[in-house]
Amino acid sequence: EEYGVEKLLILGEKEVNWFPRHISELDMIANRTLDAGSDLEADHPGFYDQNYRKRRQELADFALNHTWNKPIAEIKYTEDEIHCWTSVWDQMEPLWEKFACTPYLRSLELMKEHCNYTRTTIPQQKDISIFLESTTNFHLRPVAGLLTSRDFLNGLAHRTFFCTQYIRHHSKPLYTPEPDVVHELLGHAPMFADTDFCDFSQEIGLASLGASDEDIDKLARCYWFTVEFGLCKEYDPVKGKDKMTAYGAGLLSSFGELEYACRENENSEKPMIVEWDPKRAALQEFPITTYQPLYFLADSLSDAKNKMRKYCEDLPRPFFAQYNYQTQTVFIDRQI
Ligand code: HBI
Ligand code: FE
Repeated sequence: EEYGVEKLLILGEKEVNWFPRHISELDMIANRTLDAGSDLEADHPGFYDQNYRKRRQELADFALNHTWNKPIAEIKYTEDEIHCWTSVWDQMEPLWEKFACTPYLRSLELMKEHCNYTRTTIPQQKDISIFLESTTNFHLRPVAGLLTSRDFLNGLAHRTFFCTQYIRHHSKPLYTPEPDVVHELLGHAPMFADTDFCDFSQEIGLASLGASDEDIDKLARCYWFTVEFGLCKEYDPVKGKDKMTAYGAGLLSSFGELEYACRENENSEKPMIVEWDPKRAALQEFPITTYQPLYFLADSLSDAKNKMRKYCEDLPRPFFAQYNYQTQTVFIDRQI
């Protein structure tokens, strides 16, 4: 069956692209990965490693067998995999203290306490999702690989983040060409313990439901410049002035780029930094294989959320989607 090509009738009248209305309907999009499992690109660091490929297929199968009301499978990570996790953790830890935003640092402490975050254990997605559900009503859900922007963003409408469980190849611990458990759990997961950040993410998700392809591209760019590469102003009491901190997962899980984006050294090569503006971000192209030449800086996470909400309200849409938390269902609030 093909979902996503069909249309949905809104209030029996207008046709829009299909979208998941209940959290259970994420089962219909979760397995539509663009590529997954053992079929790696030729330039992937694990391309010639048959053991790595076998492992990737095994973890992909766990994700493909997941459904919305099943407990998330626990993964028994190997020594090699844990070693890879530890080397990234040890490189990143001093940088988080310097450049991560306060909500991230606070959450990381909570996750050390409640989700088994340590330098020598890869935490279980199941434990983190249960913790987030009780903290911000946010969910993690296993996925075998990359989804289309539409499918991925539709998950956020249901306060659900599609989250991989495999780890990058051990030959290059500081590099991954795709999301992996290090990026998801050290970059994204702690931010989902912050209510403003969850609301921000869900705002993009709700706007993506039934959206035109053009608007999906705009929302995906907004996602990129915030959830992946967002910077946030914070008052630094030691220096007595504002400093730049990172809340984007692409920065928080990247050894080189976190410092590159946040450092203040006048002598070093510097990226361009502009005020967070979803209208501008929505049209901004970006590279995916190099450091970003441009970052957006928000006044606060709630400022990021408010500007995003305003932007989404102004998108030309045939309806407004709202979320009912009791029934975990999207409902149509207003038809235009
Ligand atoms: N799929 N599984 C997965 N993980 C992501 O982080 C992801 C994705 N698809 C698209 C995407 N990210 C973004 O680049 C935006 O297009 C939303
Ligand atoms: Fe990411």
